[in-house]
Amino acid sequence: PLVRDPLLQRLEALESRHWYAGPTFPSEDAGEEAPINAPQDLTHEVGTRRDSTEEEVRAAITQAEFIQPGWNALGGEKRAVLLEAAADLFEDHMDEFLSLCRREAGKTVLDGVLEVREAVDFLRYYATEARRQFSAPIMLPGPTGEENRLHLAGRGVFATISPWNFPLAIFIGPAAAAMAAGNTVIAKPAEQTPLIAALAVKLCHEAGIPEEVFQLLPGAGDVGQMITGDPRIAGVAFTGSTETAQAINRSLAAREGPIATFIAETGGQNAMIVDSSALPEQVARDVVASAFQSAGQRCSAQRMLYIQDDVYDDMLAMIRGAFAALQIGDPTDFAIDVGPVIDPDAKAALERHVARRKKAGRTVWRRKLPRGTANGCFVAPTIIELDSILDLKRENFGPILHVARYKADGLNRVIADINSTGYGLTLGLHSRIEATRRYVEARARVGNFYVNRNQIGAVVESQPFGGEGLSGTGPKAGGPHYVARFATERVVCIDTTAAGGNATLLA
Ligand code: UN1
Repeated sequence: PLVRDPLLQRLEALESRHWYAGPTFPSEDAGEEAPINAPQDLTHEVGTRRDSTEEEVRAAITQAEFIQPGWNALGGEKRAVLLEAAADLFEDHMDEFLSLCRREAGKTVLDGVLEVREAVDFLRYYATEARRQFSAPIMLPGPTGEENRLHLAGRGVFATISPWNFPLAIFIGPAAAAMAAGNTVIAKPAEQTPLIAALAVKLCHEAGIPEEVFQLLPGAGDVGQMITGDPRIAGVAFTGSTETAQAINRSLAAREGPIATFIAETGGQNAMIVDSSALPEQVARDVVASAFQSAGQRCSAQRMLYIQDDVYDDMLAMIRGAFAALQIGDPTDFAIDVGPVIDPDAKAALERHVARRKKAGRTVWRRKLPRGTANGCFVAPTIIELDSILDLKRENFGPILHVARYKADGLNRVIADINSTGYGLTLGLHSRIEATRRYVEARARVGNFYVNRNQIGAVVESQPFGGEGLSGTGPKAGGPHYVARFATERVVCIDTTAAGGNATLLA
């Protein structure tokens, strides 16, 4: 092209940079480094990761525990100022984050921009909550001569274990909330995306958050187990698969020592219901965005689409039209809608799922992968016809949408089936009938219910996000109750009469 986008030029200039992630306080005998390759081109090395050793995990927790009372005593206002300084630095380093989003995580430029924005929003929102809830105690009622105060305080050392699909936003969100509440944080990023996490932690330190307060410990599941198995960890905030959340929950229950707080945000089997009053163009746009943006790698993404019988064929034809227009390929190209999935294992699992449905005789529509995608983990966007959501056993974390038809008098069955999956994350409804909206809203057991719009992209503060049942424990990220869940409550009760307790006894 004759005119080159300045952002694109800046990103290209960053392409040759080699990144590194290792523990915040490395020990002498550092182990092997493993390469981090771009999902869209496995021959391109973005950087290297060095996993944390057992000794480093233990030492990190010791430091975090030692400094935590001081961090807590700093108070909500001072912690808020530091989190806001970090947000400013994140904005200043937008280009580096975008470069890492697209090369380490295979994200499109659009998704990268949304990711950095959300990370900044989390930092600022939780800073506001630190001010609101952690600056002054709540004064409680009591008789004259007695002072009763309720304080929120950090629980101690919190572990945050974060996913690769939001390698910045969901890496920094729970950590920021934990710090806002007065905890120190041991952060283990997903093994696929430690580089962006390392940059985030470095900028937090530059913003003035002490290194002991926020420590990075890269590694895979074994490092996660070393961290959560340590009885000095007061709480764990985990985002990832339901199976891993259940495993962590079991190991925390089996652990000696204090009872840990567990906050989990996990998977979904998210459906959308489209009735015959829905507007087809709007439906097509929202279905395609909900199912295929981020290559379907969002826990909020639409997996199952129910369309009312009488409009099924027309509606599906319109959706398939939008589906056919999706641009698939290397997300370093600005025009791309659907990039790669995260790694070869993810690709293999999704391909197995499609192959099984084909073998079972299901109707399957698949896009063709364009040329130049052979070196990457690309999965062709796919639509599969099913009878019901009950035909799905597990979450298929990628660009695969399932569709089924329902009869107008079968709406209660549809909702019962969706509820019976046990998941409860997002649900979409396209209907212009108010009574239908009320009916579904009253019966669906989901964390986030979206009406006449897409069902991804929850906005911090406006749409606090999180599910129930197999989808997580709550509280909702980016909502008013989130930060307080990382805290413990302390009540201080003082007899303020001159002679103290004796006067009360003698009275
Ligand atoms: C996740 O994918 O792990 O609303 C959760 C959304 C995002 C989902 C994040 N907040 O699409």
